[in-house]
Amino acid sequence: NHLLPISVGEKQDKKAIWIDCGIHAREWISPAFCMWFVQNVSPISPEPNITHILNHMDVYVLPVMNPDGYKYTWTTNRMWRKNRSYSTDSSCVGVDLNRNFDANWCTEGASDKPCSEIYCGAFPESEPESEAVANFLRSHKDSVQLYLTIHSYSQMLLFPYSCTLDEAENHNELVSFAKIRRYYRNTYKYGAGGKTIYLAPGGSDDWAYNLGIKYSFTFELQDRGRYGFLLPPSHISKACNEALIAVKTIALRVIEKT
Ligand code: 0X9
Ligand code: ZN
Repeated sequence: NHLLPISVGEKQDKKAIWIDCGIHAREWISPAFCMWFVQNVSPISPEPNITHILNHMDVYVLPVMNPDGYKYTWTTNRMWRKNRSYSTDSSCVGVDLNRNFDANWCTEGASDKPCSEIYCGAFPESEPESEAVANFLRSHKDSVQLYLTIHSYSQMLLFPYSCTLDEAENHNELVSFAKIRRYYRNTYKYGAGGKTIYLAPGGSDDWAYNLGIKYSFTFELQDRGRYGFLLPPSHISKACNEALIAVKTIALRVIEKT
């Protein structure tokens, strides 16, 4: 059980925010962000915005969705991306968990080859990590209103769809939520994933969106490529703070709407 719930009060039928970090092993700023988040978004925070958010929403934080891969980047290969599951018909290890969800699974933008960095797995939710997240969200889909998943790098805020070039039904609203660049000095790009970066089916954001979580965002944190995945520790606080401001702003907007 690796999930941290943040909750205040006894209000029934509270809405909720889900946030996961560390889907991809080498994106170290992502688990760091989840730790930054729980330190700041806490019931004892003096900040009125945070009190407001926690009075209206519970928060479920998964600090590392891919713990085996994350560990492997500390011990063996800093640039590992996938999880560490063994396949029966190949000596290559690992499935890309962000290609393993059931959203146009394994179509263009994913690979069915176990040696690929974007291997989609044997079938949707074949991996315990993605299955566990999908099961949790399925059983909490009536309360979870905002799905957030944290990656790096490239400084972008992406939303559905990435598994097709079609526009999401509330595309314009998602654009308006993502258009908060002034909070972080105009350095984040934003847009639908498929058109902004590339087609990439089987992602958790698209899957959560299709489940009915109409506010679903992927953050790609710092930087823009100078250090890439090897973001120096001195950049952690800036990278996390600017993203935290964005997350708080989006959460407040979701509360307004719902
Ligand atoms: O390709 C990905 O999974 C993400 N980029 S990363 O460099 N962190 O690997 C982008 C995910 C966007 N959303 C979906 N593809 N569903
Ligand atoms: Zn990633």
